[in-house]
Amino acid sequence: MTGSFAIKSIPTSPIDGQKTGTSGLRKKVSVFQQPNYLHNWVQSLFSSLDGLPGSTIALGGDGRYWNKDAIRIICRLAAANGLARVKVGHNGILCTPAISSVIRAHDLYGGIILTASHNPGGPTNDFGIKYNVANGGPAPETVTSAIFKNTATISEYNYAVVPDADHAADPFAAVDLSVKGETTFSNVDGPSFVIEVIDSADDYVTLLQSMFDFAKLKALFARPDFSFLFDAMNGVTGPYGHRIFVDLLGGKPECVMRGEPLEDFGGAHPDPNLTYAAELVAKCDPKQNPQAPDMGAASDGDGDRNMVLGKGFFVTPSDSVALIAAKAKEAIPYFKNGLKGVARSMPTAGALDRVAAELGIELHEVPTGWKYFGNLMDAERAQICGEESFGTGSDHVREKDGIFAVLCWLAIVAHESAGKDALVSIEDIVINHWKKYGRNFFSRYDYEEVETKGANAMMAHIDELQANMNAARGSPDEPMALDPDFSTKVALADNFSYVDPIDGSEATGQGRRFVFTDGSRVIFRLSGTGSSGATIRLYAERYEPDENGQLVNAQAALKPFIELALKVSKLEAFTGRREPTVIT
Ligand code: G16
Repeated sequence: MTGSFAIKSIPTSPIDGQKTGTSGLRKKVSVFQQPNYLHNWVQSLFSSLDGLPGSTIALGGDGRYWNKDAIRIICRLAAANGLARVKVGHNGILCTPAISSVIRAHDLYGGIILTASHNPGGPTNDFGIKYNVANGGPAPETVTSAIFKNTATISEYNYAVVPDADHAADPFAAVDLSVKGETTFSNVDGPSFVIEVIDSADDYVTLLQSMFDFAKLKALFARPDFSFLFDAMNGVTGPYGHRIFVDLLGGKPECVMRGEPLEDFGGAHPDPNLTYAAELVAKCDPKQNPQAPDMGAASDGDGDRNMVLGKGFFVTPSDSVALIAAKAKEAIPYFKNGLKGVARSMPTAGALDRVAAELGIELHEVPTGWKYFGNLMDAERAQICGEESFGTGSDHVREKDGIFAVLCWLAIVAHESAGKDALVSIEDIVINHWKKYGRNFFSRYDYEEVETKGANAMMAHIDELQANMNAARGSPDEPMALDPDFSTKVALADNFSYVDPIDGSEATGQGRRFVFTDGSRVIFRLSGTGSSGATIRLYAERYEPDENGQLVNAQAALKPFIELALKVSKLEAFTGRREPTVIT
C-alpha cells in the first residue's frame, strides 16, 4: 500500500518537565496524551541530531497502553523530519534488548523505545519514551541534555499530513502494524518515506543463538530431573520466551506463565522482584508447591530486567552478575576467549569486584543507569555488566537483557550438571561461589511515591551530616563515627561522582554513600525512574568471608546497618514512612 503526504509546520510552545530521568522520559499516560506533549519531545529529539535526513531508525515498545498511537505520531514526525525509513516492530512491539540488536544488526542511525519499563501500564498508569544511539545503547547525557534544551525553546514541529489537494484517507492511520512488510509514502515536498513492519524477534533470537550452545541447553531441558518456569509478567517477553524456551529448547508451553503481552500487564506491576513477582516466588517454593521447578525466572515489562530463582532460593542480582562473570569462559561460548573487564553500578554489591580480582581483569563502578556502561563496552573494557536493580547484560547489545541473563543461568546449570547423575542446584552453585569468594549480603529498601519535599529535605539532611563528619575529621584517613552507639566506623562519606574513562564526561551527585572501615556500605539515592513524587532507595551491603556466617538470612545479616541508616537519616521523620514499599 502507498499513500502521499505533505510536510506541515505546526506551531507549539514549550511544556515543562520534559527532562529525561535515569532511562528516558516516564510520565502518566494522561500527561503524554496532552496536546503536543509527545510531538514536542520527539521534535526536540530530531532537532538535536545531526545528519538525520535520509536515515533509518528502529521503533517499538513494550506494548503498553497507548503504544500504537504513539508509534503513528512518531512516524509522522519522522517522515516530516526527512527520515527515509522507520523499522517498526510487529504489532508495535520490540523488547528493549531486541531494539538494541536491531539497531546494531542493521547499522541504523538509532532507535526510539516506547516503554516505562517495570512501571505499571494502562490508561491511568505510566508511559515512557527513550532514544538509543547508533551503538544500540541509551543516549548519553550529552544527547539527553540537548533534547531537554530544545524542549524549553520549541516553537513548531514538522508533521506529515494528508496533502490539501488529496482527498484520500489518511495513509498513516491506515498502516496495519500487524502485517509485516513495507509501506511507502510519497512526499509531495521531497523524498519518500517507508514504514517497515519487521519481525519482533528475528534479529534478537539469531544473536542469542550465536552466543549460547542451544543443543546443550536443549539437553538440559530434556533431563528428567530439570524443570523450568519463566514468568513474563504479561510484559513484552512472553512471545520471545515461547520462541526460545518452548520452540527452540523444547520446554513445555506451560513453562511460560503470564506469557500474553497485555496493555495493562494484567493490572500488575511488571517488575521482577520478590514483591511484584510473588506468584512466581510462591510457585518456586517447595514448601508451598511440591512441584516447584528447579529454576524460575522472570522478566519485566520491556524485557531488560530479570530475576533468577532456584528451588526456594533467590539469587540476588549482585550475586547473579558475579557468578555469570565467574563461569562465563567455561559455560558460555560467547565468552570463550575470556573477559577483559566487567562493570557494575555503584549501589550494586561488590561480589563482582572479587571475581574481577580473581580473574585479573578490570572492574568499573559507574553511576546507576545502563547508559554509563555503553562507552566501556564500545571500548571493549567491559564485557559483562550488572546492576542491583535486576539488570544484567553483556556487550552483545547495549541494553541490559533479561532473556540473556536467563540463558546464562541455564548455561551455568547445564555446565555444572553435565555428566552428573543428579542436577546441580542453583542454590548449591551460589553457595559454592560464596565459599570461594565470600558473600556480599545486599538489600534495598524502596520508599515509593514519597512526597518530594520530604525526600529532598532528607537528602539535604544527609548532605549536612556528611559535611559535618568530614569537617570534624583530623586527617583524610581518620575513621569517622556515624553514631555514638555504633562501633563500626566510617571510612568514606560522600556523594558519588564518576568520570567516564573513555570520553572524560563527568556525572556528579549520584548517591550519598557511607562506606565503613570493614567495607560495608549504606547508600541513599533518589530514583530517576518514577513518574510522580519521589522514590527513596536505601541500599545496604555487608561482606562475610567466613562460610560459617554465610547462610543466615540477608535481612538478619544487614539489620544493624539498616537500623543505623534509618536512624541517622531520620527517614520516618522526613517522610512519614515507617515501612518501605518494596524490599529486595
Ligand atoms: C533503569 C535503568 C537502570 C537503573 C534502573 C533504576 O532501568 O536503565 O540502569 O538501574 O532504571 O534506576 P533508578 O534507581 O533511578 O530508579 P529500567 O529497567 O527501569 O529501564
